[in-house]
Amino acid sequence: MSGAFHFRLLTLASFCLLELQAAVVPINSALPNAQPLQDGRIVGGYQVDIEKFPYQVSIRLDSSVLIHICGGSIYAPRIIITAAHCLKGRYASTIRIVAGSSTIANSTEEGVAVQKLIYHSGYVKKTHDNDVGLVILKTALVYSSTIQAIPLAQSSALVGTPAIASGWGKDDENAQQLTNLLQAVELQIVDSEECAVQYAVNNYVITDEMICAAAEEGGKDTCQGDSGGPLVVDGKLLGIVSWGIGCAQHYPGVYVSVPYHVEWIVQQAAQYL
Ligand code: 4AZ
Repeated sequence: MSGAFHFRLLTLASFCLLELQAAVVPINSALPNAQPLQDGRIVGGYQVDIEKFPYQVSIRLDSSVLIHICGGSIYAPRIIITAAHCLKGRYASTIRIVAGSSTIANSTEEGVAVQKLIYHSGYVKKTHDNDVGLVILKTALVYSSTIQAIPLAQSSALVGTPAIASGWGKDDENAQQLTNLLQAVELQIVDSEECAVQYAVNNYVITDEMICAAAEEGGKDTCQGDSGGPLVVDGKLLGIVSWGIGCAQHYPGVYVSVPYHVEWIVQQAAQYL
């Protein structure tokens, strides 16, 4: 094993630990009714081509190689929407954006440089409140069959509405690595009151600016590494992958509500259009 590869693994491992502390409370192994571990990606998803998800980008940390840290969605040629927790504490000079690729394993990828990282002033790490941010690129993306913007959902979706999430995150909450090829999973919008009751047991509050999604049949969810990426309903960006307790276990995934934050996004983005 080469020194560079070792370094990369170590960096990735330490990052995952940070993300674990930031976004997940590792207590679900003690809970009853554990589901069998699912065989699939994202969790319980399937491999897809970037041409079907041309708004999906990979946010990378430039650390001699580019390491995938989060997903994001293209809003405009120079504007990526992601989660605040992907950006807080980082410098624009250390982040690059890779658009138009189905894989995160291409080591020759250079991505696009970043001018500015913007995250919501109301973001609170502990409660996951207002976990929304923007990455402003130095140069505009050139739209193509693999690179396209996605419109924002202006209104919320009813309980049970089908939604699709995508990303390169772990295919199991205990996985040691990300998935190299883009995955997608079909979920449904979960009743916020029910979601709130479930999370209240762990002293988490599901606010009006959060949306819960899960699969009725279980075994499907977003997971670490999917953060910041898209939850899409009817071809519009409805949610941003934010947090959850475990992945595809007993709790729905929690997403930032794009309709709730649409004014913030539009206002912050205006000068970079
Ligand atoms: C994370 O740590 C994360 N199951 C993302 C999504 C979910 C849990 C954790 C939802 O990035």
